[in-house]
Amino acid sequence: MKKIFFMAAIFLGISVACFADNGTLIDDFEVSVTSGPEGTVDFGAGNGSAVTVTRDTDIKNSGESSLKVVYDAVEGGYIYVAKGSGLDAKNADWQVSPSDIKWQEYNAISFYVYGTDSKEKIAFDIKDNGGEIWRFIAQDDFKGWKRVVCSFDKFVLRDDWQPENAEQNWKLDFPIKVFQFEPLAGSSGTLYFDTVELVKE
Ligand SMILES: [Ca+2]
Ligand SMILES: [Ca+2]
Repeated sequence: MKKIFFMAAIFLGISVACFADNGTLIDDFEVSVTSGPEGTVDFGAGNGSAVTVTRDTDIKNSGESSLKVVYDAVEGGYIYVAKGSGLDAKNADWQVSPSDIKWQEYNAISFYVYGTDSKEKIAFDIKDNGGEIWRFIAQDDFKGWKRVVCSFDKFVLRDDWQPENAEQNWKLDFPIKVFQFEPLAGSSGTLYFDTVELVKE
């Protein structure tokens, strides 16, 4: 009996250690994608750019599916594919509430992207607690899945646009509420995203 208890304790210890090492999964893109006010993803495009967003079950990194983004980003246009709280799409929340996360335990947000080595640039934005938008630039310079780690201190305040109602204090305020993918102008193609986590690197 003692031996069983001992083994169980070791197993639990290993499980807790693994969980801590793996960080917190905040979105795995496991639900069907719908748009509009009741949408599960907040997405759209304008000024000549176009985007289609769906759930894909063939190409995925974790769970049963990923987020498939087919896009045409033109000069002067814009695209946004966002998830989080307080968005126009009411059901786009992460699987963990931002207020329940112990933010001080993490120093980066990571995601997986399935690239095609197009050399195109992808912006990964986060919206902070005051509504300011911060940007990290990734590049599609690989084929297949790649983990992109965005250290909080590597995000740069967007200088081309900020929401009118943002509290502009040039400081990354926690909790972060939203993350957003935006393929940058002058590119078109298909990208898949999966496994968005908060991590300590
Ligand atoms: Ca997934
Ligand atoms: Ca701020």
